[in-house]
Amino acid sequence: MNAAVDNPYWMPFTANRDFNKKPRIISAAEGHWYTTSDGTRLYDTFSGLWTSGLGHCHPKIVAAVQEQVAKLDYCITFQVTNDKALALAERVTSMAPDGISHCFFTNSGSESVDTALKIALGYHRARGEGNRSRLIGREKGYHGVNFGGMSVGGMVPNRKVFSAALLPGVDHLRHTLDIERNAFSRGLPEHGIELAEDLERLCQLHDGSNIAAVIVEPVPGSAGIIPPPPGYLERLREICDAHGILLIFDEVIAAFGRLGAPFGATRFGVTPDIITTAKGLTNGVIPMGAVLVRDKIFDAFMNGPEHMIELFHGYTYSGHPVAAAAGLAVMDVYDEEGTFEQARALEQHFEDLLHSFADHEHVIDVRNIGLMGAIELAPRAGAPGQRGLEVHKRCFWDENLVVRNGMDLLQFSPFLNSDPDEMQQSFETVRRVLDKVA
Ligand code: PXG
Repeated sequence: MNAAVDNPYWMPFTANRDFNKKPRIISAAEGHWYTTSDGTRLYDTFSGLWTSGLGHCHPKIVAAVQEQVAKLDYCITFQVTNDKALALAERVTSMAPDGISHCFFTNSGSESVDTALKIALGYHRARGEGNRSRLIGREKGYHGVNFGGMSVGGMVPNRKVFSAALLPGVDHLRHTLDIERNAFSRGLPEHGIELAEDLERLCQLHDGSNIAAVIVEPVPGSAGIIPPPPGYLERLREICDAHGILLIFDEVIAAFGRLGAPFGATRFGVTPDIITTAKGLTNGVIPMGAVLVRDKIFDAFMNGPEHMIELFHGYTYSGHPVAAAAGLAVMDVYDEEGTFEQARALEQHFEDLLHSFADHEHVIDVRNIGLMGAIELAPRAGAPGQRGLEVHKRCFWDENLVVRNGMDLLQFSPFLNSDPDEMQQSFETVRRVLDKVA
């Protein structure tokens, strides 16, 4: 065995050999802090992995999970369900834009996306338009790692190895990142609305009647927080309407407060036909996702003999009672603590802190909206990604701060209930580290 790889755990999206040289292991958490296996406390600037906006081990969520696991730990999910799944479906759809009153449960963002794509294809077929099979994603989109999401996604390293196995009949809109014209925008960038016309072009190329759905993140997250140009999402909506195409918002990150609103759709005032969620649905405590659909979609499936299954799709753990109990407690906390309003109130402070990096010699762009923020570093000549990784590691080891880097991009996803002073201190630390990095 390779001596550098003596850890039996093959870690996801990780440089395993580099990690094993000096493992970074967390064994506890509370509120806004992690504790490592050697007892060091670390401040978390990423809310888990965009997941834990309420902080870690929130007592109300912990209690709900403890109670549920002792009462109903699991329940068959096909042809039978449980009280918590029903209640959570009611709760989540009641927060959604008008006309969205059904949701389908999954266990992750990737499963939500593949479920949404299958629902889109099934919807058109149920209406006698089975020819609508083409799917459209966007460059730099991240829609998880399953085959559907990977195919409509636009993250090159995630697609490269699997190129021959990607779904056929998929096109991509161009991404809207334009550092040359939009660098250091605060919130929505000025330029780029014309890129929405890519969709119209694809409708002309294929004929819109062959296209089933378009999927975009309202704000691409993993690719580096790319707020949409004003009017861009509205224009996608218009083109979809003109051609009978379903619009899917992948809100795995955006939903549940990250943009200071229940959904990105709410924040931008654009209602898609399908919304995919995960992460903040349960505050990351138990894996769970939900796919919310417009009534016309659900209704289209409700035909044929009533004793027949309408959608041949589902997971053993769809609507898992413990996950659903966690989700219900999370929704209670969002309401009781006014979490989305808290997030909205923190937005300006967060924006100011991020943009204070604009003058730094290594920084080529800063982007933000809601509580999503990115500081883009210039890559070192011949060594892309190294500068960002060094910031991550120095923050972790020298400063007890968890900072997420994607190559040379520093990404920030602060807690929705952050303390403004703690937030400020975390950015002062990042600055100190960045000053030391070559
Ligand atoms: N869609 C979106 C928009 C996501 O952000 C997924 C789907 C997939 O979710 P699951 O639960 O299957 O991982 C995601 C996940 C990052 C990062 O560094 C973001 C995600 C995952 C890993 C890293 O920003 N988001």
